[in-house]
Amino acid sequence: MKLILAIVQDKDASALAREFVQKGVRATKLATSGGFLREGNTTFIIGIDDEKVDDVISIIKKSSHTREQYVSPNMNMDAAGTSMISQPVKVTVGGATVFVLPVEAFEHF
Ligand code: 2BA
Repeated sequence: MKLILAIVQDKDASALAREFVQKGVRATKLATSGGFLREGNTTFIIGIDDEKVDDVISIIKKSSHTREQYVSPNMNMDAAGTSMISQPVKVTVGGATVFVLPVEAFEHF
């Protein structure tokens, strides 16, 4: 068995959750936020048999879209204490960030 952690954008989360239900994939949805943008995203926890890992990754891939976002870096001070306003920086977010971990034990009561 494997544990899949999939971080997706909030905009893709509902469709992905629906897809999991339709395909019989059991998942837990967590409201999370990214350390860089500090905006909400969604993390799915999925416990799944080894042979189904690729299918689940395909489902995630199909539902997760790449989007461009602009980040305004904080106003910086140079050594002389003069403030400098930086230009917004473009970042490409997603589709999804996926980790696959081994599961040592699984109990369900
Ligand atoms: P955030 O940390 O908010 O990052 C959002 C996007 O900002 C990233 O998209 C990437 O394009 C950019 N970014 C992140 N850190 C950066 C940095 N130090 N310098 C420049 N640009 C940076 P994604 O790579 O698609 O990541 C989307 C979200 O997935 C991340 O949100 C974070 O919540 C999660 N994530 C990505 N890589 C991760 C990792 N290695 N471990 C844990 N979570 C991760």
